[in-house]
Amino acid sequence: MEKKIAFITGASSGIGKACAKYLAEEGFAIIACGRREDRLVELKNQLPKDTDYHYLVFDVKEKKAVYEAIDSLPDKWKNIEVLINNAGNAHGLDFIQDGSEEDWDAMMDINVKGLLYVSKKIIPGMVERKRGQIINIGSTAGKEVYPKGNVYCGSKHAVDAITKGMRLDLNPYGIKVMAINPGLVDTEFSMVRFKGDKDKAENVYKGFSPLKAEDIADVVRFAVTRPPHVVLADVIVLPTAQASTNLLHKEE
Ligand code: 8X3
Repeated sequence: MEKKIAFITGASSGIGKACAKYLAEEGFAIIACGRREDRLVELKNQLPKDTDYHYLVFDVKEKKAVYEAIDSLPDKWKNIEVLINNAGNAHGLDFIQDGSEEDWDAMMDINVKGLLYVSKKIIPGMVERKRGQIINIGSTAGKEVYPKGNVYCGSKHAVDAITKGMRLDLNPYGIKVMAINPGLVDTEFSMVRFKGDKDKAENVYKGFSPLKAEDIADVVRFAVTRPPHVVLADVIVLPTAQASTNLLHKEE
């Protein structure tokens, strides 16, 4: 394949989908990964007509499914230049004494172990080719902890540490390792966190202008198009109204 290949997890919605659009516009061939096949089929129609597009259906937390899907890539799709570890989510917002094991498992399995399973399959090729770019989508929750954030913040702090570890270990191979850490972005994130409670989810983004998925994809596009000697190692992107995870200015 002439074009550089970008492999994006969580591409069926939100930040991942916006990254697929922006990187396709930049001329990247796109491997879009997600759980929802209908959305991945539909995504192709939203990309520029000449986009080379391949999709893989798997849940990042299912190790076997991840490995089988990535092993199934045709040879011409194997030389992945850009890996965007975007799949992730929050389950619940509860005090530690009230949190459920199912929610904790979901966050650790998807945000931490899922990121590792995908990386495990893709990094060796980058090491062999001595090139590649990895972008882990972290969070402000990986930099600070907020009340009831406990395990979600723990999972994103793990992403922060794993990103730094990747950068150290992959340093001899010329592989760029980057973290982009969004604050409040208006996506399906809160609907998932609040398990479909629309009022609670919408309330998160009321009274201020949250980031849009495209705002983060814009930074991803900038990051992956820097010259070879430049790495955006660690970027925090906030809506202007948000000073920290614990301070958000809302208009009443
Ligand atoms: C998403 C941002 O503030 O909901 O990672 O934790 S926040």
